[in-house]
Amino acid sequence: MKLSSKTLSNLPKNIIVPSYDRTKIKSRIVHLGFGAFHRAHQAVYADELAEQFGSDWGFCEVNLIGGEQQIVDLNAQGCLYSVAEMAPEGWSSRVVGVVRRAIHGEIDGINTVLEAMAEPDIAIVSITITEKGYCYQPSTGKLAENHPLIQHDIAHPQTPKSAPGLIVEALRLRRERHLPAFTVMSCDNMPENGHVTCNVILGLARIQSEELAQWIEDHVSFPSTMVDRIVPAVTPETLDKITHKLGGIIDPVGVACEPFRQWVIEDNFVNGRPEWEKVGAELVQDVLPFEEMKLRMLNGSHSFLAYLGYLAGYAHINDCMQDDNYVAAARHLMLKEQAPTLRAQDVDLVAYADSLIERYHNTALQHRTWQIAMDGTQKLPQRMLDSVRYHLKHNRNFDCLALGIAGWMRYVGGINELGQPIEVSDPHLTQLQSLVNTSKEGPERVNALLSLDLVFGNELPKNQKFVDCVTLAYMHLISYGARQSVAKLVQGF
Ligand code: NAI
Ligand code: CS2
Repeated sequence: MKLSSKTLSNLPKNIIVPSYDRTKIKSRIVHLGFGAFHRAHQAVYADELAEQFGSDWGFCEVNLIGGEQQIVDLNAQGCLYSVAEMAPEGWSSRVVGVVRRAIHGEIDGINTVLEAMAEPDIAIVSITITEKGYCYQPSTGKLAENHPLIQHDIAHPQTPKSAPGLIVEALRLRRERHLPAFTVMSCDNMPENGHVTCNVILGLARIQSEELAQWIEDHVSFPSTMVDRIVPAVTPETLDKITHKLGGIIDPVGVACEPFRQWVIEDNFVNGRPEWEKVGAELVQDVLPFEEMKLRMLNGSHSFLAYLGYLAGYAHINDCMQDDNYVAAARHLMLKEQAPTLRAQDVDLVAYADSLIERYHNTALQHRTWQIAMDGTQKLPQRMLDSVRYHLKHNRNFDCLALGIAGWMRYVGGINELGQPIEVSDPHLTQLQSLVNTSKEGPERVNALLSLDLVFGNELPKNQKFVDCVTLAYMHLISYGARQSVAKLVQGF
């Protein structure tokens, strides 16, 4: 039996189910990217608001690229799905009821998506489409005009394929129909994600019409957000456990995550917003210090553990935590090489680092190092390279960061330490493979990868100290392997 409004009463009594009237919930937010994270984060906040405070803020869920089956499955179960929080000592689950509608650009047609975004009730378009969905240049934060999807959208603005193209066209429709604009809220892991979103949308709109761009600038806001909750990709094993928790009811849209969650939001909305602060979100004037702290300390150490862990044969983050050297390296990275670069004030960064290490130990999560290692070209700049620039400027050491970057280089080399192929996943895979295949293993490979200006920009590769540190770390990885290299690094602390 599958999850649906009819089977809700068959669920075990400890599962929280919507007690509010779902017919009163309105699609007031179009969410782009119905992936694992959104299901366990923004949707849960909205569900708690409806449950505890009678809020009517609900979602129209949209997938544009990929995720077709999730939309089909969600519709088949009346837009209900479950979220399990996995603490090492036990799981707790809830059924989320705030989704009103679910559509897919390729199944339902892009026009259906555009019309949904042009509904008068829509006040917010929120986004979790992964970093690569923004079609931006990670080293500059600007629109990548030569991106194939952007090229398509410049040629065919009314049938867009990219997320920025979709938003520009939806806003054009709203303007044409004299409807109020909406707020565009990115919930992806990018520094100043609101600015990046604004850059790509205004950048594209300007190419199409200066007038439209001006209207967007005047009427749309792009609040930045810091989002945090570890939500690993759902595996068949996770789904089996979810079915077990749900007393045999099957939920293919179910997702499992850690108990922790955090959301810091820039309070800048043009057309109203849910009262997220009632359920634990922090509404602030400036998100940047929070974003920077989370991206460098959490995501930076995550990427370090992902590359060095994967190379060492550690399949999950919690496996890395069984190796004392990896724990020590992650902690050192956080406190000695990331914390000093941060603008966050009045935050106990030692306590923050300790809490992250504790979260990484969660054995229930089984968060794959391979998952975190993907899309490195989109992640390295904000997770590691901004801090490296700080250290170079202040003449400080950055051995952990250098090893993390070298770890990424070994990883995208595509062969693991046992000589087996690595399934590298990255939007710039072809370019990476060509650089790897045309360079000799060793310093030449390092230089080849450093030439990727979309990641490293133009200045870093010219900095001899940076090149030397990364090359040394890379040569250690070749000579000793990841495990020994991390151990040697830790001995030097
Ligand atoms: P996921 O793989 O489950 O979902 C990705 C979503 O992005 C899907 O809905 C897919 O349709 C969409 N998508 C992928 N490429 C796209 C493109 N080029 N254009 C438009 N849409 C595209 O991933 P998940 O776990 O939902 O994570 C998504 C993002 O959320 C992450 O990249 C990160 O920025 C953010 N995030 C994730 C956390 C996590 O622990 N999973 C925690 C904090 C933030
Ligand atoms: C991870 C993040 O996949 C990754 O790159 O580092 O998704 C991480 O799990 C979240 O940011 C935690 O909030």
